[in-house]
Amino acid sequence: MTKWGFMKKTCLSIAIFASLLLDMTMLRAAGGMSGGPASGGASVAGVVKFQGTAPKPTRIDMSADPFCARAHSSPVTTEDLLVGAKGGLENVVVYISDGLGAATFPVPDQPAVMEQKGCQYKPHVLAMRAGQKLSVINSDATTHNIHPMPNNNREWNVSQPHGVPVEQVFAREEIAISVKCNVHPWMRSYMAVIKNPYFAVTDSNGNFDLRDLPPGSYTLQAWHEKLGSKMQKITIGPGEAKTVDFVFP
Ligand SMILES: [Cu+2]
Repeated sequence: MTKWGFMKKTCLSIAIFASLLLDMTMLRAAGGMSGGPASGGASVAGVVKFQGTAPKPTRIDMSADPFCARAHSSPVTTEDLLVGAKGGLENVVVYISDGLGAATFPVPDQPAVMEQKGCQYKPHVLAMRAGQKLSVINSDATTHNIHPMPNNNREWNVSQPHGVPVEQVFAREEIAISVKCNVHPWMRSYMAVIKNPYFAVTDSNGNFDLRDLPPGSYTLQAWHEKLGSKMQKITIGPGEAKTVDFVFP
Protein backbone atom coordinates (compact mmCIF):
# COMPACT_ATOMS: atom_id res chain seq x y z
CA MET A 1 0.00 0.00 0.00
CA THR A 2 1.30 3.49 -0.78
CA LYS A 3 1.81 5.98 2.04
CA TRP A 4 -1.15 8.00 0.70
CA GLY A 5 -3.37 4.91 0.56
CA PHE A 6 -2.46 4.02 4.14
CA MET A 7 -3.29 7.57 5.31
CA LYS A 8 -6.65 7.52 3.53
CA LYS A 9 -7.49 4.16 5.10
CA THR A 10 -6.45 5.35 8.56
CA CYS A 11 -8.51 8.54 8.24
CA LEU A 12 -11.53 6.50 7.14
CA SER A 13 -11.16 4.16 10.14
CA ILE A 14 -10.96 7.12 12.51
CA ALA A 15 -14.05 8.69 10.91
CA ILE A 16 -16.05 5.44 11.24
CA PHE A 17 -14.93 5.00 14.84
CA ALA A 18 -15.88 8.61 15.67
CA SER A 19 -19.32 8.27 14.11
CA LEU A 20 -19.89 5.01 16.02
CA LEU A 21 -18.97 6.76 19.27
CA LEU A 22 -21.36 9.58 18.42
CA ASP A 23 -24.17 7.11 17.67
CA MET A 24 -23.62 5.35 20.99
CA THR A 25 -23.63 8.66 22.90
CA MET A 26 -26.83 9.76 21.17
CA LEU A 27 -28.52 6.42 21.91
CA ARG A 28 -27.60 6.71 25.59
CA ALA A 29 -28.86 10.29 25.73
CA ALA A 30 -32.19 9.19 24.25
CA GLY A 31 -32.54 6.49 26.93
CA GLY A 32 -32.19 3.60 24.50
CA MET A 33 -34.20 3.32 21.33
CA SER A 34 -35.76 6.69 20.68
CA GLY A 35 -39.53 6.49 20.67
CA GLY A 36 -39.33 3.25 22.62
CA PRO A 37 -40.99 2.44 25.92
CA ALA A 38 -40.09 4.20 29.15
CA SER A 39 -37.45 2.52 31.27
CA GLY A 40 -37.76 1.12 34.78
CA GLY A 41 -40.94 -0.87 34.23
CA ALA A 42 -41.84 -4.53 34.47
CA SER A 43 -40.98 -7.29 32.02
CA VAL A 44 -42.55 -10.39 30.53
CA ALA A 45 -40.25 -13.00 29.10
CA GLY A 46 -40.60 -16.65 28.17
CA VAL A 47 -40.35 -19.39 25.61
CA VAL A 48 -42.73 -20.41 22.85
CA LYS A 49 -42.53 -24.17 22.35
CA PHE A 50 -43.63 -26.59 19.71
CA GLN A 51 -45.02 -29.80 21.19
CA GLY A 52 -44.64 -33.00 19.22
CA THR A 53 -42.55 -33.94 16.25
CA ALA A 54 -41.94 -30.99 13.98
CA PRO A 55 -42.12 -31.62 10.24
CA LYS A 56 -38.78 -31.14 8.52
CA PRO A 57 -38.36 -28.01 6.40
CA THR A 58 -38.55 -28.78 2.70
CA ARG A 59 -36.05 -27.78 0.07
CA ILE A 60 -36.67 -24.66 -2.02
CA ASP A 61 -35.97 -24.93 -5.74
CA MET A 62 -34.58 -21.62 -6.98
CA SER A 63 -33.55 -22.83 -10.43
CA ALA A 64 -36.15 -20.58 -12.11
CA ASP A 65 -33.78 -17.64 -11.49
CA PRO A 66 -30.11 -18.53 -12.06
CA PHE A 67 -29.02 -15.59 -9.90
CA CYS A 68 -30.97 -16.96 -6.92
CA ALA A 69 -29.70 -20.51 -7.44
CA ARG A 70 -26.08 -19.31 -7.68
CA ALA A 71 -26.46 -17.23 -4.49
CA HIS A 72 -26.45 -20.37 -2.31
CA SER A 73 -23.71 -22.94 -1.91
CA SER A 74 -25.88 -25.22 0.26
CA PRO A 75 -29.55 -26.25 -0.03
CA VAL A 76 -32.12 -23.64 1.01
CA THR A 77 -35.13 -24.81 3.01
CA THR A 78 -38.52 -23.42 3.98
CA GLU A 79 -38.86 -21.16 7.03
CA ASP A 80 -42.59 -21.41 7.72
CA LEU A 81 -42.13 -23.75 10.71
CA LEU A 82 -38.76 -23.60 12.44
CA VAL A 83 -38.31 -25.59 15.63
CA GLY A 84 -35.06 -25.44 17.61
CA ALA A 85 -33.20 -28.34 19.24
CA LYS A 86 -35.12 -27.98 22.53
CA GLY A 87 -38.50 -27.46 20.90
CA GLY A 88 -38.38 -23.67 20.80
CA LEU A 89 -40.58 -22.20 18.06
CA GLU A 90 -38.96 -19.45 16.00
CA ASN A 91 -40.64 -16.48 14.32
CA VAL A 92 -43.61 -16.18 16.69
CA VAL A 93 -44.84 -12.63 17.18
CA VAL A 94 -45.53 -12.08 20.89
CA TYR A 95 -47.28 -8.83 21.74
CA ILE A 96 -49.68 -7.04 24.06
CA SER A 97 -53.04 -7.05 22.30
CA ASP A 98 -55.17 -5.54 25.07
CA GLY A 99 -54.88 -3.73 28.39
CA LEU A 100 -53.08 -0.53 27.46
CA GLY A 101 -56.32 1.44 27.13
CA ALA A 102 -56.10 4.60 25.10
CA ALA A 103 -52.38 5.10 25.77
CA THR A 104 -50.38 6.26 22.78
CA PHE A 105 -46.68 5.73 22.29
CA PRO A 106 -44.17 7.66 20.20
CA VAL A 107 -43.15 5.87 17.01
CA PRO A 108 -39.40 5.19 16.58
CA ASP A 109 -37.54 7.43 14.14
CA GLN A 110 -35.54 4.48 12.81
CA PRO A 111 -37.15 2.48 10.03
CA ALA A 112 -38.00 -1.19 10.30
CA VAL A 113 -35.84 -2.94 7.71
CA MET A 114 -36.72 -5.86 5.46
CA GLU A 115 -33.90 -7.12 3.24
CA GLN A 116 -34.13 -9.35 0.20
CA LYS A 117 -30.93 -11.39 0.09
CA GLY A 118 -30.23 -14.61 -1.77
CA CYS A 119 -33.86 -14.38 -2.93
CA GLN A 120 -35.12 -14.78 0.63
CA TYR A 121 -36.59 -12.25 3.05
CA LYS A 122 -34.42 -11.26 6.02
CA PRO A 123 -36.00 -11.49 8.49
CA HIS A 124 -38.67 -14.00 7.56
CA VAL A 125 -41.01 -12.35 10.11
CA LEU A 126 -40.63 -8.64 10.79
CA ALA A 127 -42.47 -6.82 13.56
CA MET A 128 -42.83 -3.05 13.50
CA ARG A 129 -44.95 -0.21 14.80
CA ALA A 130 -48.00 1.18 13.07
CA GLY A 131 -46.88 4.45 11.48
CA GLN A 132 -43.18 3.47 11.53
CA LYS A 133 -41.22 3.83 8.33
CA LEU A 134 -40.55 0.52 6.59
CA SER A 135 -37.41 0.34 4.49
CA VAL A 136 -37.21 -2.50 1.96
CA ILE A 137 -33.75 -3.31 0.63
CA ASN A 138 -32.84 -5.39 -2.39
CA SER A 139 -29.29 -6.68 -1.87
CA ASP A 140 -29.57 -9.06 -4.84
CA ALA A 141 -28.36 -8.44 -8.37
CA THR A 142 -31.78 -9.45 -9.63
CA THR A 143 -35.13 -7.66 -9.60
CA HIS A 144 -37.64 -8.50 -6.88
CA ASN A 145 -41.24 -7.49 -6.55
CA ILE A 146 -42.47 -6.72 -3.09
CA HIS A 147 -46.16 -7.25 -2.63
CA PRO A 148 -47.74 -7.10 0.85
CA MET A 149 -51.33 -8.35 0.94
CA PRO A 150 -52.93 -6.63 3.94
CA ASN A 151 -56.51 -6.82 5.18
CA ASN A 152 -56.45 -3.70 7.33
CA ASN A 153 -53.92 -1.50 5.49
CA ARG A 154 -53.40 -0.11 2.01
CA GLU A 155 -52.13 -2.73 -0.42
CA TRP A 156 -49.07 -1.92 -2.56
CA ASN A 157 -47.03 -3.82 -5.06
CA VAL A 158 -43.75 -2.52 -6.44
CA SER A 159 -40.96 -3.84 -8.57
CA GLN A 160 -37.54 -3.34 -6.96
CA PRO A 161 -34.35 -3.52 -9.00
CA HIS A 162 -31.04 -3.95 -7.16
CA GLY A 163 -30.03 -0.96 -5.06
CA VAL A 164 -33.26 1.02 -5.47
CA PRO A 165 -34.76 1.82 -2.05
CA VAL A 166 -38.44 1.28 -1.29
CA GLU A 167 -40.01 3.09 1.66
CA GLN A 168 -43.54 2.63 2.89
CA VAL A 169 -45.64 2.92 6.05
CA PHE A 170 -48.44 0.73 7.38
CA ALA A 171 -50.83 2.99 9.25
CA ARG A 172 -52.89 0.45 11.18
CA GLU A 173 -52.31 -2.53 13.44
CA GLU A 174 -52.38 -5.85 11.60
CA ILE A 175 -50.89 -9.16 12.73
CA ALA A 176 -49.64 -10.11 10.31
CA ILE A 177 -49.47 -9.04 6.68
CA SER A 178 -48.45 -11.73 4.24
CA VAL A 179 -45.80 -10.56 1.75
CA LYS A 180 -44.90 -12.18 -1.54
CA CYS A 181 -42.62 -11.61 -4.51
CA ASN A 182 -44.43 -11.88 -7.83
CA VAL A 183 -41.13 -12.81 -9.53
CA HIS A 184 -40.01 -15.62 -7.21
CA PRO A 185 -42.97 -17.73 -6.04
CA TRP A 186 -41.06 -19.30 -3.13
CA MET A 187 -40.47 -15.91 -1.49
CA ARG A 188 -42.85 -15.31 1.40
CA SER A 189 -42.60 -13.27 4.57
CA TYR A 190 -44.84 -11.68 7.18
CA MET A 191 -44.93 -8.17 8.57
CA ALA A 192 -46.62 -7.70 11.94
CA VAL A 193 -47.74 -4.12 12.51
CA ILE A 194 -48.40 -3.30 16.15
CA LYS A 195 -49.75 -0.12 17.70
CA ASN A 196 -47.76 -0.33 20.95
CA PRO A 197 -44.04 -0.86 21.62
CA TYR A 198 -44.53 -4.15 23.53
CA PHE A 199 -43.74 -6.89 21.05
CA ALA A 200 -41.03 -9.33 20.08
CA VAL A 201 -40.37 -12.03 17.49
CA THR A 202 -39.08 -15.28 19.02
CA ASP A 203 -35.49 -16.26 18.29
CA SER A 204 -34.24 -19.68 17.14
CA ASN A 205 -34.78 -21.07 20.67
CA GLY A 206 -38.31 -19.66 20.97
CA ASN A 207 -37.31 -16.91 23.41
CA PHE A 208 -39.08 -13.58 23.73
CA ASP A 209 -38.60 -10.67 26.12
CA LEU A 210 -40.87 -7.66 26.50
CA ARG A 211 -39.33 -4.93 28.64
CA ASP A 212 -40.30 -1.72 30.39
CA LEU A 213 -43.99 -2.47 30.69
CA PRO A 214 -46.15 -0.29 32.91
CA PRO A 215 -47.84 -2.37 35.66
CA GLY A 216 -51.30 -3.62 34.72
CA SER A 217 -53.45 -6.45 33.40
CA TYR A 218 -52.88 -7.41 29.80
CA THR A 219 -53.73 -9.86 27.10
CA LEU A 220 -50.56 -11.38 25.71
CA GLN A 221 -50.89 -12.86 22.23
CA ALA A 222 -48.57 -15.21 20.39
CA TRP A 223 -49.02 -15.48 16.62
CA HIS A 224 -47.43 -17.96 14.24
CA GLU A 225 -47.95 -17.95 10.48
CA LYS A 226 -48.93 -21.64 10.28
CA LEU A 227 -50.10 -22.45 13.80
CA GLY A 228 -52.34 -19.45 14.47
CA SER A 229 -52.73 -17.52 17.74
CA LYS A 230 -52.68 -18.30 21.45
CA MET A 231 -53.44 -15.84 24.21
CA GLN A 232 -52.91 -15.52 27.93
CA LYS A 233 -54.14 -13.00 30.47
CA ILE A 234 -51.39 -11.63 32.67
CA THR A 235 -51.17 -9.18 35.54
CA ILE A 236 -47.87 -7.59 36.40
CA GLY A 237 -46.93 -5.39 39.30
CA PRO A 238 -44.47 -2.50 39.28
CA GLY A 239 -40.98 -3.68 38.36
CA GLU A 240 -42.07 -7.33 38.28
CA ALA A 241 -40.22 -9.78 36.02
CA LYS A 242 -42.81 -12.29 34.87
CA THR A 243 -42.24 -15.55 33.01
CA VAL A 244 -44.89 -16.74 30.57
CA ASP A 245 -44.56 -19.68 28.19
CA PHE A 246 -46.68 -20.66 25.19
CA VAL A 247 -47.10 -24.12 23.70
CA PHE A 248 -48.15 -24.77 20.07
CA PRO A 249 -49.98 -26.25 18.30
CU1 LIG B 1 -38.03 -11.95 -5.57
